[in-house]
Amino acid sequence: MARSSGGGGGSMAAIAIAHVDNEVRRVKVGVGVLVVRGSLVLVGRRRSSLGHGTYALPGGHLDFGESWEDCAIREVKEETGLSICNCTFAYVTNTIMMNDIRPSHYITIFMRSEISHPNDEPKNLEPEKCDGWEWIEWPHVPEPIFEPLETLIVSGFNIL
Ligand code: IPR
Repeated sequence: MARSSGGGGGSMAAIAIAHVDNEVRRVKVGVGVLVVRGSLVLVGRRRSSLGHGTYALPGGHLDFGESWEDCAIREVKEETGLSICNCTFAYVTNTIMMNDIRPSHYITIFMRSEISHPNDEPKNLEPEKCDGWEWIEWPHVPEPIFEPLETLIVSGFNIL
């Protein structure tokens, strides 16, 4: 069964806002990665402008020509140094963040994965983007939570 959320969307207001300041805003595609160790999941507090100060999963933008799995593997490696395996599709969200400091609209593909070497610990390899990584008991992510991740939690998604 396909799992998705928030597919509705386009109010006239949102469509109008897509053309302010002579800038055409486009829907972007992100990949969020559930790095699972038993009942634990890796989260970090964002320093990037979008969702600044909120807790989120490792992940980032899908590159042109890239598979979801390759994006997940690359982003987790770049941000935490961890190698992941058993990477499979988990969920998708449609998140319209018009009130953010950086108004944005993202399709976020969530991938579930495990770490290749279970005793490895994450390193904060992009400290300008994240305060640091911590293992939390799913779904108890500290507040405030990045909106796409909040939608995933509210869906009741089970990591096991
Ligand atoms: P980058 O690609 O800069 O790592 O993206 P990000 O961490 O700002 O994430 C944006 C996409 C989200 C919705 C997964």
